[in-house]
Amino acid sequence: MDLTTLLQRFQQGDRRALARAITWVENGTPEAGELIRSTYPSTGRAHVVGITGPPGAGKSTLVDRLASRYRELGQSVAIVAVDPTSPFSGGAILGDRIRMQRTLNDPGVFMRSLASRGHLGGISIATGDVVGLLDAFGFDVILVETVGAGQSEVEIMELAHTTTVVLIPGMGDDIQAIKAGILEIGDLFAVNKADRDGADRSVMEIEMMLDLGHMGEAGINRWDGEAQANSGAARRLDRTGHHGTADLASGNPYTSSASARHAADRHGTANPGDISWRPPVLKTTAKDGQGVDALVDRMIEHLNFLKETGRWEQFKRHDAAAKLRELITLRAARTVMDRATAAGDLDRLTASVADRTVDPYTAAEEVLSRHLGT
Ligand SMILES: Nc1nc2c(ncn2[C@@H]2O[C@H](COP(=O)(O)OP(=O)(O)O)[C@@H](O)[C@H]2O)c(=O)[nH]1
Ligand SMILES: [Mg+2]
Repeated sequence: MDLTTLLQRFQQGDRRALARAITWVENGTPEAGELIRSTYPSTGRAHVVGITGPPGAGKSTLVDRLASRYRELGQSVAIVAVDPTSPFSGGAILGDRIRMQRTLNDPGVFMRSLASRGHLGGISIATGDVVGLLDAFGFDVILVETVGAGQSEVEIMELAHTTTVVLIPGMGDDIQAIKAGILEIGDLFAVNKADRDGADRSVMEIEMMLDLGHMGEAGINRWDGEAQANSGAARRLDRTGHHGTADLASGNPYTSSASARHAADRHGTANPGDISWRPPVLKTTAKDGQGVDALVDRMIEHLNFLKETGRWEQFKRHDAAAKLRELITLRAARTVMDRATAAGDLDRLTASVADRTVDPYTAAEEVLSRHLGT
C-alpha cells in the first residue's frame, strides 16, 4: 500500500490502514514522517488515559473492563499496551489478548501492543506518535498501559491527560519505597484485587501519603505543581473559564460541569483558578468488574476538571513544547554525531579523551563548533 492510498483509507476509517500506519511509525519507515504530518492537524481531541503500575497488578484486566465501560457510555476506545521490559513480547501480547477478550471483537475498540525494541528516538516518541495516529483516527478515549518504574514510563505517562496508578493490597512498604514517583504521576489511584485482604488498609495508606504530600508541598501532582509554579499565567488561564466541553455529545457524564462545582465545593472555593485536584483512591476488582464504573466516573471527572480549569489547553502547550524540545535535541545530536563521525573527528577526539590529552568538555566544544553550524 502506498502512502496516498493509506492516508485515504485511514481517513475513511479503515482499521487495517490504521494498523499499517502504526507499523510504519513503529518501525520508523520513511513514510512515517509524512503520515504524522498529514494526520497531526486532526489530533488533540482524544482523552489520553495512562494506566501504570507494577507487573501483575491487573492493569490489562482493568483496561479491558475500563474499555467495556467506556463503550457503554458510547465512547470509542483505543488501547495501547507498552512493555519496555520485554523486547520480544510475543508472549505478553498473547496474554493480553486473552485478558482483553471482552473487548477484542468490538469494532469500537482497537488494541495494539508496542514492543520497545530500539526505536530511534526512544519509546516515548514512538508511543506519542502512535497515540497521535489513534487520536487522529477519531478514538474518543486512548488507554495507554505501561509497567511503571523507569524513565521511559514516566515519559510515556507525560502523554496522558489522566494517569491512573494501579496498586494491589499489601504493598505498604513498596509504596513507601516508590511513593515519590507514584504520588507525583498519579491523578487517580486504584487499589486493584480488592477481593484480597488488606485493600482498605492500602487505600488508607495511600490516602495518608497523599495528605502528607498535600500539606508538605504546594502541589502534589504535576498539574498543581505547574499551576503553582507559574500561578500568574495558570490562573489567568483558569479564569478564562470553560474550555471545549460543549463539543462532546450530550446525555452522558461528559457534558457535566457539575464536577468543577463539586470540586469547588469540596475545596471550599468557588474560584476555578484555585481548584486543585486531590487524587481519589478507589478499590477495584478488575477480575469481576467491581469498582470499574466508579473509576471511569472519576476519570471523566478528571477530564472535566482539566477542561474547566484551563489545564486541558495548558497541557497542549506543555505537550507541544516537550515534543519540540525532544525532536530538536534528538535531531541536532544525530546530525552532529553523523557529521563528526564522517569527518573522522569523533574517532580522533575519542582517542584523545581516552588517553587524557584532551578533556571531554573541550572535545565536545570542538565537535559542536565544527559541526553544529550549517
Ligand atoms: N484476585 C484478583 N486477581 C486479579 C484481579 N485483576 C487481575 N487479576 C489477575 O492478576 C493477574 C495479572 O493480571 P494482568 O491484568 O495481566 O496484570 P498486569 O501485568 O498489571 O497487566 C492475572 O492472573 C489476572 O487474572 C483482581 O481484581 N483480583
Ligand atoms: Mg499487562
